[in-house]
Amino acid sequence: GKVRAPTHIISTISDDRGEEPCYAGVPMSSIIEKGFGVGDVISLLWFKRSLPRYCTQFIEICIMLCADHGPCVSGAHNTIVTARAGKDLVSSLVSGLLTIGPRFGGAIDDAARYFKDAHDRGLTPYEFVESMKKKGIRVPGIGHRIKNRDNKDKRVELLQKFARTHFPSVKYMEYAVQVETYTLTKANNLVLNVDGAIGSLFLDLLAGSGMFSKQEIDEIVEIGYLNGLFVLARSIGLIGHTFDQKRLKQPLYRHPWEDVLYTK
Ligand code: Q5B
Repeated sequence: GKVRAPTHIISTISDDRGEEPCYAGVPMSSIIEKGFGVGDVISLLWFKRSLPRYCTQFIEICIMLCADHGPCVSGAHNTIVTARAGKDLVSSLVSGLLTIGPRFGGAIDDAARYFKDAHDRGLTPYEFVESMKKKGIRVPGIGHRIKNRDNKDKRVELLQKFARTHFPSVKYMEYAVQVETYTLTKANNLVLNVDGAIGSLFLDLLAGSGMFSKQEIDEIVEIGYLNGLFVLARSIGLIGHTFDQKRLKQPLYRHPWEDVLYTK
């Protein structure tokens, strides 16, 4: 019989060999005819399955809420400086994206990992937070530069409201809120931030939707899919900032001497 030569690449999410491209086996025409949105496309290409409407809506809400947070955050700042140095769209975009990490926007996966582990092991918020402190690790998903107890992050409230209305269970989010209640006794700005809200609520989506096995959930959390939501979302804003600077014909950025402490 025929012997298939060994391939150099294995791919399981999309196929463009037929009459039309397919995402996880779903033809493009069907995606359009069924009125699928970007949340459905993410479900197919990232999770390799169609998810219920409330799940795809949640994904789309995450994307919309994280698309931008003004020009002063790390990502936008880098993008603005790069665009003003005369660099192209892709360079300006990636220079902003490269700031996404454990302090800025990229704490979603670790928030999910630590909240899941602490919740599933039955740790009280006190035990969890204090054990993190002993290890010298900041609680991912907690703390914000400009948000605090009296100026809570509206994005977090909107995500929580949606999930409380549509999710079958919000046990991980409620755990994160209990952690926040404890951290707020330590400092005013140790609120549950947008990374922590998405991280904990995505655990609820994975566990409560009935669409994922326990093994699949563990793999998703271990691989770390969720920072992808922030990366994807913030790309929208970073591209906007690039166009904005070009449109405004902004000159090369130079940081003012007065704002640098020169010391020996
Ligand atoms: N302390 C976010 O810190 C920030 C603590 C903590 C225990 C914590 C910090 C942090 C975890 C990472 C995280 C996502 C760096 C944030 C985002 C998207 C964004 C951004 C935007 C957007 C802020 C003062 C004292 C110190 C610290 C203690 C702070 N955080 N202890 N657990 N999590 N969080 N990142 O204000 O005793 O004095 O040494 O790393 O979740 O990125 O809008 O800006 O959409 O663009 O700089 O929303 O919380 O405070 O570093 O001076 O710390 O608080 O140990 O204690 P700050 P620091 P001590 S959302």
